[in-house]
Amino acid sequence: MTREIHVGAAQLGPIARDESRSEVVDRLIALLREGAERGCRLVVFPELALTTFFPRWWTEDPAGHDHYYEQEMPSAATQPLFDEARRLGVGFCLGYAELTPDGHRYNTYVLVDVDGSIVGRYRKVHIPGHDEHEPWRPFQHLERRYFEESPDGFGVHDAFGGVVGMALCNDRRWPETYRVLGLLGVELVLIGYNTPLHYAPDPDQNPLQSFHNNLVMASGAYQNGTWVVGVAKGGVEEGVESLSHSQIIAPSGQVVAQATVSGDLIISAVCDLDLCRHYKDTLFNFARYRRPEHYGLISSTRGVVDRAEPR
Ligand code: CDT
Repeated sequence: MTREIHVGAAQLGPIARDESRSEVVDRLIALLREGAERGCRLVVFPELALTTFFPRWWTEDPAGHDHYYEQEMPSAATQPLFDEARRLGVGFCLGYAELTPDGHRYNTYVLVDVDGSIVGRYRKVHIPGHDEHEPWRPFQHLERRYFEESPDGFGVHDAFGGVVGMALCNDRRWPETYRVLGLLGVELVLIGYNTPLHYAPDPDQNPLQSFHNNLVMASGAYQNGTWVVGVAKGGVEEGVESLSHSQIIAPSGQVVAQATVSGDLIISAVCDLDLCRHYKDTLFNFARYRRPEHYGLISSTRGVVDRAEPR
């Protein structure tokens, strides 16, 4: 039996500040239907796919943005997406802001099976940006004010005939993300992102956003022998332009499908999960070639060590 899965990356254009959940869910359902027509079994939506990217605005009280968070999943507003997925027999992955019953705020991804049941959740590990108002910036990136770092870390799920992992936006820039998932045997990594083209701390990076986007996801795919699906919410949202260029990357590191324009659209590819073995069993045979005894620093320190300190 082949382990081929047709995956759709459902790129979104901007979501306006005053766009209602039901208007957004209608857009998601339209993309889900387009994915189903193409034969997709899994449709992947971006990070924070139900709302505008609200961390671009400061509120004195961190609870000031709570109306952008979901307190349950599915909710009355998102249930139609779950119902339509089950009717179509298409699974999906959806990014949203999560407010837990005990008051924690996370940037979350949920993976839903073809029968509408929840397979698993992932809460963003690497939270970028800042937590205080920085008026010198043309717009804020206050993820560190509005989201806590995941207490759970990375995990994989046996789903869609393979081993599926999730990550969100800034996570994709860190090799540790892919390697931890790789050590769990991941074969398909789903990554949603909102990446403003303007990076205020170092605008020299602005023209390199697309290059860096592919650089990190392609190397993560190749070095761990896994498919990677990167899905954007891009275009000009409330005056801020974000990267589109959604892409599906094979375990070879090659891009097999890529969005060439912004806006709501689906790109898709038939992903042969058995291709992962070509890399996992050869160059990146972890059990044979890795030297974890020399990698201790990776998990024992957060920043660069002081080499003058005795260790
Ligand atoms: N959403 C998200 O994580 N965006 C970051 C922006 C750069 S940090 C201000 C990213 O890594 O794409």
